[in-house]
Amino acid sequence: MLYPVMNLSRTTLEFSGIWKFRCISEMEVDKSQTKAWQNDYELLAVPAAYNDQKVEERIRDHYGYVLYQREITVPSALTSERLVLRFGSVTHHAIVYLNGYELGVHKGGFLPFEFEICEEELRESNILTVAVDNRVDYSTLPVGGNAPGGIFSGMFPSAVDIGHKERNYPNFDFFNYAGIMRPVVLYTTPEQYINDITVTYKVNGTKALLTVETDYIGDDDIIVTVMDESKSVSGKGEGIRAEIEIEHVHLWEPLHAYLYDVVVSAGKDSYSLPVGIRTVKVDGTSFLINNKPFYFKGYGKHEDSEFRGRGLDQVINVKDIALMKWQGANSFRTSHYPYSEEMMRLCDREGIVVIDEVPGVGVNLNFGSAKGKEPVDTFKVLKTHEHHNQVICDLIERDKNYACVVMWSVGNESDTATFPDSACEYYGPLINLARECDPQKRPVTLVGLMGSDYKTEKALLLADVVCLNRYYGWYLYGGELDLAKKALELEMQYWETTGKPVMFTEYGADTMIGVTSAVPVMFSEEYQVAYYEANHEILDKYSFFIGEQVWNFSDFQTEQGFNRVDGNKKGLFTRERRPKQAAHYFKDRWHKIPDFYAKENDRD
Ligand code: BDP
Repeated sequence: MLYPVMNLSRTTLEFSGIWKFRCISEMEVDKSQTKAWQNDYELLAVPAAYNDQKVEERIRDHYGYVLYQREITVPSALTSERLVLRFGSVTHHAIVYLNGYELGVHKGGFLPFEFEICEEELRESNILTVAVDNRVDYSTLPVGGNAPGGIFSGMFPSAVDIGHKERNYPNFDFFNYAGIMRPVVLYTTPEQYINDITVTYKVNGTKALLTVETDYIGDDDIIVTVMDESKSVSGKGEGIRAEIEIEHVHLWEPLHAYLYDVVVSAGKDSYSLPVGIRTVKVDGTSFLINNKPFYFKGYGKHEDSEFRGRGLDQVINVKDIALMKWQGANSFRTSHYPYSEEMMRLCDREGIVVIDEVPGVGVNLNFGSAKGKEPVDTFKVLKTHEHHNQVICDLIERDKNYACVVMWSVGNESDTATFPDSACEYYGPLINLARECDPQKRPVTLVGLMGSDYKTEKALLLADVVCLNRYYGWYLYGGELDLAKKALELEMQYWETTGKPVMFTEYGADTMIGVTSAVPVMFSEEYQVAYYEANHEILDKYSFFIGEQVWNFSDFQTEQGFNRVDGNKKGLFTRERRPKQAAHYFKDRWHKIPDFYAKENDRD
């Protein structure tokens, strides 16, 4: 799916700004609400989550549908073109109406969708209404529970005694921000148009052979020109499957990005796609980028900031990448859902390596509420498989051409160890699907949960890289770093026998900035540093250990709960991006660890 751009053949109109907004109490949308509103609405900004823009609990903790509305006018100069209304993302479920007519629906809160609009549907002034549902349940990704969970769920008076409350029970540790989160754009194309472009390549020494496949809805000849960064032509080809050789290819490298422009022209349409050329593969226990063993240094992140929630914030994106570079990091995982296309394009330009994750989070019914009870076979109870298939296909369709993406993650922290065969039945086909969908055949991973017996894991071993979330010294052996180290060492000795490359995609400790202590105690800044030092003492010994991504880049908002003080505090930076002591610790550490051949070199 192409990102909407403005060029000689295409126009974009963005509908960012102030929209009318209504919280509705009914669970279904009444069509009469799609007529123009004269009253009973409030104003808020798009794109952004709605939750933190106002001051009322009824908006922050709303459950079910809200409505957005605005008038849009399409300049008459554009109406002879093909018109497409595109949403970067709407969380979690959208119904879109134009002048009261339903254009369509979309399930899933983190990927783009679009509708073609005919000229006949348009008036001088048009009423665009978007109904947005934030409910999460056993069929959505992320997954929502259907009853109050938590470790007190078995206590009295029970939820049954006090009556059920209609609200979300997110089965995940981030605030369930909702709304029109990313830009709403109307773009034009000529009537015959380029629908999609897929670029693959082989690199052989100093040469690259590109294959550019164009999905053109039309019958004109297709011309493909590849330009380098100085706008000189590097190669030319033609046809729906153009093969183009580039001599002396300039490779895209982590932190040293290089982007060619692949310019496709057909009939009246043209599209210029930025493309980095790099190879990626797993070889034994090494993760090779451009045939060199790469070491991941970075973070699990969130799209999360004050006021906007998970809404697109390009300033935060730019700042975060600046802080990553300041720290000597080279990568992050889009935990726990696809990030904005704007962020992906920026990472491509800045040379930041990305593990790209679908919203497969909360596919786990054994957290907390299952303590002391018989574990549940999550995979037999949840109804997420179909949607999981869909989001994998759609994510890869959206992000297949980005050089920054080096691996797909099909899910975070399912309990894959308690029912290993069910886990394989569920995840095996999804891992294979990702491999099939990806034209570049990147490695695929599934992020593992701490808690159950890792020796019984089977599904994690189906992945190309074993990605582990581990909290030795926090959730396990918190405050006892000597024991934490022993436990971690034991686990590492086990993974060494599997012959797989292993990395941490999460490890961390909640830390309140400003809480300091000469004796490092939990929640102090000193403890966060001591925690990481203890982990590294063990991890640094193993050459099959190919990367460290901390949890989390910055503090972030979560649902309320007795273990969260205004959110999750495991950030190296605060939510406002102020560095904690651990941020400086990592700055020192990561500048000493090279991006390539990290395990071969002497660090001192
Ligand atoms: C892991 C989850 C992550 C949480 C983190 C934590 O993957 O979403 O925020 O632990 O507890 O379970 O801080």
